[in-house]
Amino acid sequence: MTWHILGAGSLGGLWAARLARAGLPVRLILRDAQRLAAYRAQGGLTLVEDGVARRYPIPAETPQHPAAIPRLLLACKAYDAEAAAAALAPRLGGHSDVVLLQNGLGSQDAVAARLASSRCILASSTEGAFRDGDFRVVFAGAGFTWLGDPRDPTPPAWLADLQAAAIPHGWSADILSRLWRKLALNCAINPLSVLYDCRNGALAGHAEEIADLCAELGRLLEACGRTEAALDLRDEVTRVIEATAGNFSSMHQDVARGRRTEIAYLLGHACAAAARRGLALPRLQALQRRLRAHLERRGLPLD
Ligand code: NAD
Ligand code: KPL
Repeated sequence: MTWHILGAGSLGGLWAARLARAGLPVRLILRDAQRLAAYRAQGGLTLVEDGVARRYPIPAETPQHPAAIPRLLLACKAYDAEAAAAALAPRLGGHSDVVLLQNGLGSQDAVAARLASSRCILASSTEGAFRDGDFRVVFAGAGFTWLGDPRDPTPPAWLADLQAAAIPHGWSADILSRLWRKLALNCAINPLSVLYDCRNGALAGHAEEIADLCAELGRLLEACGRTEAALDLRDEVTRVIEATAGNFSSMHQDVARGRRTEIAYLLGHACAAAARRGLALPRLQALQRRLRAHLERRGLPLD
């Protein structure tokens, strides 16, 4: 069965190249006829691994292509996911599987509401990739992808494809807790890395501020019924800061490049969830205000 992949960006390209080289059928879905022509002119998608570039001539199409899509990997940013899914809804039949690669929370529910008859499988990935040119992806960091379906614990048979493609993955019985945990990590690290304009490692110098944020994030996770995701949060944040000391966080990279951030699906989602529960989290809310003011000064979207 063909893997349709929407979003020939960093993660979409990384998945597409590995699935294709394992001999599995893959088709990329590009934004429009202009992007399709640009892609065809390049002769395919290039993946750079360990400094070695290799081009994969993966077939591509636009969202308007008439063929049905039985399996879709949605690999766009969280803020593009709902509109992208809505555009493909007519092509997704009653038994389609849709894998959602978006970071944070909020976009998954929006997509699921648009695709009521598809099975939506949520993913949480620590793999790292970036684009260094049009249709060129650099595999920057080994990681792992958890997949799961909050509505159905049965793993799909196509996980065998990921095995064949050497995509490190596992099936999680509690994918929402994993997504909440990652969201909390990202809320503790990414906004501060933007506000202090620093690599993750420099956040070790703001240990008290991070400890206070982790305490509030822990209370939020518990209030949301994600007690397991709250366990030892501060210790894990410290470990991630150490392990990624030389890196700029993804949010820092977005801001530095003048790109829209996924703030609404990270800090925004956390603050909204707290507000819905009447939970006062003053440090988290102050962090959101500071980050929004910072984005506004740079003319970047606040959502
Ligand atoms: P990206 O910006 O590199 O790629 C997204 C691609 O989707 C872009 O090429 C964009 O043009 C395309 N797109 C958007 N809307 C579209 C549409 N309607 N039709 C066709 N194409 C469309 O983003 P990314 O870094 O791959 O991130 C995707 C998601 O994965 C994000 O939520 C991100 O947080 C998450 N993530 C990324 C990484 C990483 O290392 N890049 C790691 C973990 C999680
Ligand atoms: O996920 C990350 C990100 O940058 O988005 C962390 C783990 C914080 C590493 O920078």
